[in-house]
Amino acid sequence: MDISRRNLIKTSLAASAAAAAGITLGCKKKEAVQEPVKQAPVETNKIVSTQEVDKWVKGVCRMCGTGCSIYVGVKNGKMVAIKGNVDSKTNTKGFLCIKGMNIWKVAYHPDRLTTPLIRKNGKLEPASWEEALSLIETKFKEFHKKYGYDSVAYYGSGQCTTEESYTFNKIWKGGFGSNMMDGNPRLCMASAVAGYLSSLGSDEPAGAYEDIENAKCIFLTGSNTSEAHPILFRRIARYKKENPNVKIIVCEPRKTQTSNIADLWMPSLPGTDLAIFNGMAREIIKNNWQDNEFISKHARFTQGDGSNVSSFDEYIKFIDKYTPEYVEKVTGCPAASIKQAAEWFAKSGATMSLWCMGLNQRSNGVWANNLIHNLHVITGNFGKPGSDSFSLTGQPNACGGVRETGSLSHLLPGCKPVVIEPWRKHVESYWKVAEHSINPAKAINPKPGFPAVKLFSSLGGENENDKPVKGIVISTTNPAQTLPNLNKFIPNIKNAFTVVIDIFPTRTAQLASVVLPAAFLYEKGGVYGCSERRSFLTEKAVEAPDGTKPDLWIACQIAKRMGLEKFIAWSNEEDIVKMAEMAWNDYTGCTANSEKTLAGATYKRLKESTTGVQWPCPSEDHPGTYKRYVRGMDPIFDDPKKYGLNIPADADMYFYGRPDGKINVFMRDAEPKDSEKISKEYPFLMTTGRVIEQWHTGTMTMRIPETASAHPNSYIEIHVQDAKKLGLSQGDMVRVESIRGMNILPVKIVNMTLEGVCFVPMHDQKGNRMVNFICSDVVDATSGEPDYKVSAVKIVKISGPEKVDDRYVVTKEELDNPTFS
Ligand SMILES: Nc1nc2c(c(=O)[nH]1)N[C@H]1C(S)=C(S)[C@@H](COP(=O)(O)OP(=O)(O)OC[C@H]3O[C@@H](n4cnc5c(=O)[nH]c(N)nc54)[C@H](O)[C@@H]3O)O[C@H]1N2
Ligand SMILES: Nc1nc2c(c(=O)[nH]1)N[C@H]1C(S)=C(S)[C@@H](COP(=O)(O)OP(=O)(O)OC[C@H]3O[C@@H](n4cnc5c(=O)[nH]c(N)nc54)[C@H](O)[C@@H]3O)O[C@H]1N2
Ligand code: SF4
Ligand SMILES: [Mo]
Repeated sequence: MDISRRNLIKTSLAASAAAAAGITLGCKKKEAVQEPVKQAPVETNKIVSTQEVDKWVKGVCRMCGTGCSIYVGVKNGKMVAIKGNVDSKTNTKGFLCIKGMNIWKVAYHPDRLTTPLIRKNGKLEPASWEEALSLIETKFKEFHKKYGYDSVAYYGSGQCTTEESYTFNKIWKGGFGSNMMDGNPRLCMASAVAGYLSSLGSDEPAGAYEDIENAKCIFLTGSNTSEAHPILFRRIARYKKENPNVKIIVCEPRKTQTSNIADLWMPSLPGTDLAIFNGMAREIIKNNWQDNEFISKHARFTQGDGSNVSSFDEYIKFIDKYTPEYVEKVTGCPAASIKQAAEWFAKSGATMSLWCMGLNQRSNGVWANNLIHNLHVITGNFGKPGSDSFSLTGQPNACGGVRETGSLSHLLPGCKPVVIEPWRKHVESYWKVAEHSINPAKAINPKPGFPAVKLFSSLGGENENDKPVKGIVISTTNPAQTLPNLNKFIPNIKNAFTVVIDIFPTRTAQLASVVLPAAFLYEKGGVYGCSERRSFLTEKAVEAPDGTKPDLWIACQIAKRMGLEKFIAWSNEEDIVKMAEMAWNDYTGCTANSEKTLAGATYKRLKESTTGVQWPCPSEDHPGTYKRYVRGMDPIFDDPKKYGLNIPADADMYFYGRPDGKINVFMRDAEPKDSEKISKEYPFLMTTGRVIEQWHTGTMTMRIPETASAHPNSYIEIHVQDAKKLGLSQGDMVRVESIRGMNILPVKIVNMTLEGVCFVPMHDQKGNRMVNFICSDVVDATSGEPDYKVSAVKIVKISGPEKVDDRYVVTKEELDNPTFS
């Protein structure tokens, strides 16, 4: 498995060049490019596509948060290829990875859902759209009347378009007056959002990918970039190859493909790396490598919720216990590595940190984010080219669609918390709803709605005595496979009136009361905003299959039936592209006076653009912003009053997210208090995550031959010494078990992790290989994000050769009979 996977990673990187040329590997045909986009820069024509198409339609990759821009090749009204956009500022040179190249194929898979289904007497029966929507209307009206508006929830996704997320958000918060809506970014980006909000006062990075090519040191932590953001990794690897003096540090428990390009790999036991970050800060200050000028101008030392003011001296005292030796003891990272990393980080002249789920999915995920921001403040690594504290987003539209539109239970458009009164009033007035309509007093919950894990804990049956949330719409996400500790949540999803909108049969659809068949991204179009604040319009390339409908259309039908026809003005529009444009205009109008302004990113401009637009972008003639918080680069400085901000006239750099314009440097303990600890019975720390070929629950990538065959089933990676102790050989079958649940998995022995640490990927749909039965459902107390990276397990060899069933996906026939074994 090991060897074939490595080859595949190599092949997929090689294939990315082919993708840039629009070549479908193994099927070379000769044809010239036909560009639909006006003003296509000359370079585009250098790459001649070998794919015969009628037209190439501009868009963005459906998969990861890198945000690669693409063209979809269409012939006879069908997609036939995807090629990279060589003008892209993101996937420079038009490279794509194996998922991006092949994703169009899912649209034609025979498992596509093409008719609504309604559960009758325990069976999901085909129904008309009218029947399905009427049932939803009846149930929702009944619940609203009987149990209040918070009894009906929405659970969305960082894979919905911005127009879809904004529309559902407006329906729920403005139309129903309920904040009972959340989404899968809660499982993903919530700690990063809370980290940016508490440290800088404004969500999302100050810089952009452009910083990579300006950095002298790149600190990658809790990010397996090579597999989870492969084309961005390619960019980093190419830069490193051309500039060998640039230092790359990888800090995480496993020595992944990402660490292959690193000068230094800093291992740590899952959950412990906050000690490393405090230790690096201590080492920096002990050696006097800090940037005193930056600190005196821009740092505010604090603790707890940030209301107390402390001093630099108190901070120094606080981190004093994190000596390299102490840190080595608690993390497993050699003391010498901590000293080396501190030196490179502080002295490089331009350091960029990039992190992802290894930091966010933790019981102390927000604090981990705070500590990375700390390192950037004390070394002055903000605001300069190549310097930034940059959280990588996982999903293609978690930033644009969910963070920026505020489609989580505690946020409003502009990513500002619902509890912030002036902004809530602004949104109420923009939406033309009465004051206090958002979060009315009749709500059964406190001001914000419930974050995902609490939401799914609160889902119940339809009668009075059951849990308070009775009905839910789930769009573009598969929580019955991706929530932690699944045994706890599966019955709740089943008991509630659950509406699932998906393109395929899934683990969640198996539990649904109503299933609605969705159109795929390239069959509807819409805006995605990637990790670097860049919004990009995907144009509708082909018609959706008969029977399927875009999520936006479904949202509008629900709005209409719930009496919100006027409130969601685009619900009366017939054409999906016009509908999306109206939703976009409404959204960008709502946030035009915030620092996230995309007022200049009109649909017309987005249609013409081959590079997308980075906010803040206040007007159509503004180029978009590479670097925030810097005068001359960030347009907020030109007219701060417009955004309700005060920026001193003489400030060249000002962190306006916070009222004093400074960044909080937090004193944070490193101990992961709430995380599960190993014990005699459960002696291994299990962490979970991704592999390059698969996407989350495998609904799509397990249906693409190229990606499915590369990674047909899950496994457990364990350290060679641990394998020896357990008497395990490569490929042996084991039972992996926590106090919550278990899996039966083949063993993959590696020498690339700390002893006592094991890793299981999250993509397998087979019941006894779904790792989320095992995962801990402890959450970060501030962000509500689950601790997917830390669970205590035991590993037991199973006697006898047990064959691993090959690739498994839920079929249409199995929609009525979920088997989880
Ligand atoms: N191929 C592929 N790409 C994807 C996705 C996918 O499903 N497949 N999903 C996308 C999404 S939504 C996301 S959020 C991103 C996730 O992207 P990543 O976060 O890069 O991916 P993961 O594999 O979840 O986790 C990254 C690493 O965190 C490490 N880690 C575990 N515990 C700790 C710890 O305590 N500290 C540190 N420092 N590191 C730790 C793990 O060993 C793992 O290698 O990927 C995106 N890209
Ligand atoms: N153990 C473990 N669990 C994790 C994580 C982890 O690292 N470890 N990571 C967490 C993270 S970061 C994330 S982001 C989540 C992701 O978890 P999910 O979002 O639950 O997983 P996906 O497989 O991406 O689900 C997307 C669904 O949308 C469907 N779909 C595709 N296109 C469309 C469309 O246009 N419309 C509609 N309606 N549906 C569509 C797909 O078929 C699929 O079923 O998982 C979380 N769970
Ligand atoms: S790196 Fe991400 S965005 Fe780019 S092609 Fe691959 S999956 Fe798509
Ligand atoms: Mo994610």
